[in-house]
Amino acid sequence: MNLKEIEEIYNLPFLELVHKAQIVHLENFNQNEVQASTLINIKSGGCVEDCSYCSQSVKNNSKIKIHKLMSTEEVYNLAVEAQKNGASRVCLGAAWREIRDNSDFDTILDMVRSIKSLKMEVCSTLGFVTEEQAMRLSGAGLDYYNHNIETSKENYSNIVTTHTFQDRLDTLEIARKAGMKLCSGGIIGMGESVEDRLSMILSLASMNPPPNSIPVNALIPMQGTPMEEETSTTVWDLVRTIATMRIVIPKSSVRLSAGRERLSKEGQALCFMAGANSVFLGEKLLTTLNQTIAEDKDMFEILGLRMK
Ligand code: SAM
Ligand code: DTB
Ligand code: SF4
Repeated sequence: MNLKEIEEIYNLPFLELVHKAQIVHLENFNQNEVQASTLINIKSGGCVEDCSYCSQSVKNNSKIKIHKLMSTEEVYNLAVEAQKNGASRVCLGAAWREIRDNSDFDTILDMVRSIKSLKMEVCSTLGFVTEEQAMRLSGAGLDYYNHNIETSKENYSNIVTTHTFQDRLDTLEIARKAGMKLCSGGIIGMGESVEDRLSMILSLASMNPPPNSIPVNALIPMQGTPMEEETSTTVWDLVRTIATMRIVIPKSSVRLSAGRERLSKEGQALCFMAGANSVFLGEKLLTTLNQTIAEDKDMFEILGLRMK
């Protein structure tokens, strides 16, 4: 697959694109099933990186609740609650540049083991990892490592200057080698061009194999960040991006991630028709609100969607 071919898919007439994506979706998945993960921001704010979309960077002036690492007990209780609501996976997020070998890391290994005891899957997104740290996470039972490529390699330095696109790819390879499944995707609506979106899709599709799980985040313009006034994305861009991913990367889960709370049920239904088959479930993402569980239950019932 090359950029030109992906471009032709992305630019198909809208209904034809969604139809093609649906055919591919049906060949690979049950269209009535969605997988639900719950997010827990186990360590909030104070990150030294300068990602310009992120409310948790010290370089930005977002008014968010900052807290140190939660306890295993708090995380376990949240996981139990999420399981009751239908989540099959817990994703632990920490606003860190990288993992350090200290007692916090030991606590995280504990959290992973305690969530595994509930027979749930566990994912974590903790920044950069060394090979040894990745082996320890994998050994504790961590199923997925999330590390998004965010945008195209060409656009990356416009969004983040404190690390590179290649750093992200290297971390993903470390996680893969340690035996974890990869979760990696990006954000749309940061002012990127369509070419940037296509290039990001090509980078994901070119990984060998592509990530098992691909989150598509619609930018939430956070107060206090350089992107607070960015409103360039529309539901149409989101659906086109999802449908193109579904066609180009047929076997991966595509997660309709951040930005869902601003979409109508009709908008979300279009995303599911285009091949999205996973969501974050729960009132909160990391520092922002998500759809409520009541709204989600209502939507799943309307659409006849079952949680896996
Ligand atoms: N520090 C780790 C890292 O950067 O990999 C993990 C935490 S980071 C907050 C997790 C992901 O959330 C980012 O990779 C990004 O894709 C997404 N994200 C953060 N802020 C966002 C925003 N304002 N809108 C949409 N997605 C966002
Ligand atoms: C991902 O791709 N999106 C999630 C998860 N992986 C960690 C995070 C979304 C964060 C949205 C902004 C916030 O709540 O701060
Ligand atoms: Fe936010 Fe992660 Fe970037 Fe830190 S590394 S500023 S937590 S996106």
